[in-house]
Amino acid sequence: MRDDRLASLGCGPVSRRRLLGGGLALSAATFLPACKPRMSGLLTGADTHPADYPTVKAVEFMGRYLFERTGGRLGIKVYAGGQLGSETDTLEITSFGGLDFNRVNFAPLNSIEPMTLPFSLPFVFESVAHMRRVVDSAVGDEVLATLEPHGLIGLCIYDSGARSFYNTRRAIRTPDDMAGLKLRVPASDLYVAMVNALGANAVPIPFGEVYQSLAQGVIDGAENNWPSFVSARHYEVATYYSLTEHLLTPEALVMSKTSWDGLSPDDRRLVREAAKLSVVEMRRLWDQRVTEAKATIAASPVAVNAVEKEPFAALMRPVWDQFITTPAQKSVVERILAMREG
Ligand code: GTR
Repeated sequence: MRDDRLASLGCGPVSRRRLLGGGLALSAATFLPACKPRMSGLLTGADTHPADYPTVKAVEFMGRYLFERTGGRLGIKVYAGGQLGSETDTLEITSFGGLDFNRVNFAPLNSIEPMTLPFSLPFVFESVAHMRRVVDSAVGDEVLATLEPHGLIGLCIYDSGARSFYNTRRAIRTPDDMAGLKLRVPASDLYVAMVNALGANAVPIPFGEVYQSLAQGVIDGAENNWPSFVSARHYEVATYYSLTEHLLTPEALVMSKTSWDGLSPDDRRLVREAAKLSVVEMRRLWDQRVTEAKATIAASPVAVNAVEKEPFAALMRPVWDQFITTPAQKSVVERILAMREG
C-alpha cells in the first residue's frame, strides 16, 4: 500500500523486523501500518472490486445507515478497486487495526481459519437458495465467530453466485479439457488442490493481477462468477466460459477486532444491525448485477457452454476429505448437507 494512502488512514509504516521482533508472526506484508484506533468518525473499508460493484455498494449503504443513525458521528469510506492491496494483505492490515472493515471472499480466510473451509468446498451448496439458507442459519454466525481469535469480527455474509472456469484456449466440456491449462486461483490451498485434481495447473495470483496475466499469456484462464468475469474485464481476453458452477462459496464482511473493541456497546449493536440490513441490499443489487453481466456476455464474442457437472464433482470430491478433518468442520459440513432440498 502506498505511504500516502496509509497516512490518510492514520497509519505510519512499521518495519517487518520490528513487528517480528515484537513476537508477531507475519506472512505477506513487508510493511504493516501502525494505526491509531478510530473509535468514531469516518471508518475505513477495503474491497477488491470497483466502486459500482454490489459488495462496495452494500458497505456504503451500511455507512449511510450508520451516518444517519449516529447523526453523522460514524460513517464508512470504502477504498474500492483493490487500491489498498490484495485481499490477503488487507486482511492482515485489518487484523492489526489498520483498516476497520474488509469485504473478502471466503478463499483468503481459508488460510487463516480452518472452520471457513466448509463454505469453500466444491459442490457443497446445491443452489443459491441453499447457500442463503445456510448462511442465514446459526451455521453462518458460528463460522463468522471463529474469526475473532484472528483479530477479525465476522459481521455478515454476502452472495457470490456460482464460480465457473473460463480460459483463452478452448471450451471445457469434460475434465479432459482441463489437461495442462494454467488456471489462476485465489490464495487458498483448497482451491489449488481442487484445480489440480482436475488435471489443470493451479496458479495462485491476486485478483487484481489476473487481467494482465491473462492478456500476457502467463495463465490460460481462471474461475469466477458472472459479475467478476465482467467487471474485471477478464471476458475481453478469456473468450470461453464453461458453466462448471463448481463453487457457490459466499463472501464475508469483517471488522477489525481492534476497531470493534473501541466501539461502545450501543455502536456495536448498530454496526451489527447495519451489517444485517446490508445483506438484504446486497442480494437485491447482486441479483440485478448477475442479470446485467449475463447480458454483457451474451452481446460479446465469449462462447458460453453448459457442462455435465458430475465428472467434475467426482474428481474434486477427494478434497473434501483432505481439508475437512476435524469433528467441528465435519459437523458444519453435515449441517450444510442437511439443509439441501434435493
Ligand atoms: C470474486 C470475489 C472477490 C475475490 C475474487 C477472486 O468473486 O468477490 O472477493 O475473491 O473473486 O477470485 O479473488
